[in-house]
Amino acid sequence: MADKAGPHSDLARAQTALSQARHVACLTGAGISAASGVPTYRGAGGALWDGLKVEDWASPEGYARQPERVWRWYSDRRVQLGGISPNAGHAALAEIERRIAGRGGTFTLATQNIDALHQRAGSRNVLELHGSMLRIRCCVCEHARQVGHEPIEEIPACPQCGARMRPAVVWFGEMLPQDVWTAAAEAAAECDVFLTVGTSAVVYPAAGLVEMAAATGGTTIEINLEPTPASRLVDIAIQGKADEVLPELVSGTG
Ligand code: BV8
Ligand code: ZN
Repeated sequence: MADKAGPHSDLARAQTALSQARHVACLTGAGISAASGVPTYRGAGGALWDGLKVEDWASPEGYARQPERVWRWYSDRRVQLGGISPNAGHAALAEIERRIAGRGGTFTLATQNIDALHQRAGSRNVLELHGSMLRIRCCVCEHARQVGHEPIEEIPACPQCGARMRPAVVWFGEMLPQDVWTAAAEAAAECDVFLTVGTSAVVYPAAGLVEMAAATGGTTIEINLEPTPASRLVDIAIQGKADEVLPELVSGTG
């Protein structure tokens, strides 16, 4: 748990930095959705899928090899997502955005998550680095569409070109959307405070955002259940649950 002892605790230093910040950027990962019941990929409680690590199947090659199984995995997750809600960690980040925007600053939330829980909690400036489970797109042409939480048992064919549709997520070996990545990199390089929350900080280029923020002099703060490769780069590393630490951070921040 975070050291809450006094004015010089990590939490108090983080609160002070956030109170004074004008431009804040944040990177989130699966850990922030853990308290909502979304399994993480790695770390304590990390989920395997049929005994495989995410790197083994979340790729264009994995989909080409086993399209039905990979499709069903995303379809099941999408259906489950309909029955869960954002947690206090998501809500706290939305509150930080309102406060910073209210005093004329900027708040950029770059998430690796594909669950859209930040938007449902009220965050507005969200950059989905790895896409969204609630969108599908054609494997070949530009066609894409939003989908809800209803099951889609069969892989649909693209209405424009007839090719197979796929989840509109970024798999290993694929580029992140250029405009989304550029906006995230700029926010990380230009912020006064950078928060990294609930991510194992091993998947690139997303994990590189922490390095960019650290290199350009903003105060960097990590909130994670356990130490990560980012822990030694940041100014303040707070070990704890995002859904507990973030509300505490907000409650002591102007
Ligand atoms: C690319 C999307 C250019 C769909 C996902 C060797 C070295 C370095 C890099 C590479 C390398 N080999 C290959 C690469 C590149 C590769 C990469 O980074 N690989 C790593 C794993 C070695 N990256 C890519 O391929 C990227 N593209 O580089 O493009 C390119 C292109 C072509 C050719 C050349 C170059 C694309 C990466 C996109 C990956 N997409 N999936 C889906 O999700 O289904 S990855 C997957 O990992 C998820 O999307 C997730 O978003 C992402 C990151 O995971 P985290 O969010 O961090 O979650 P994780 O479970 O790992 O950690 C949770 C943490 O929370 C834990 O630390 C835990 O302790 C903590 N926690 C738990 N509960 C709580 C908590 N913390 C706080 N509170 C709690 N309650
Ligand atoms: Zn098509």
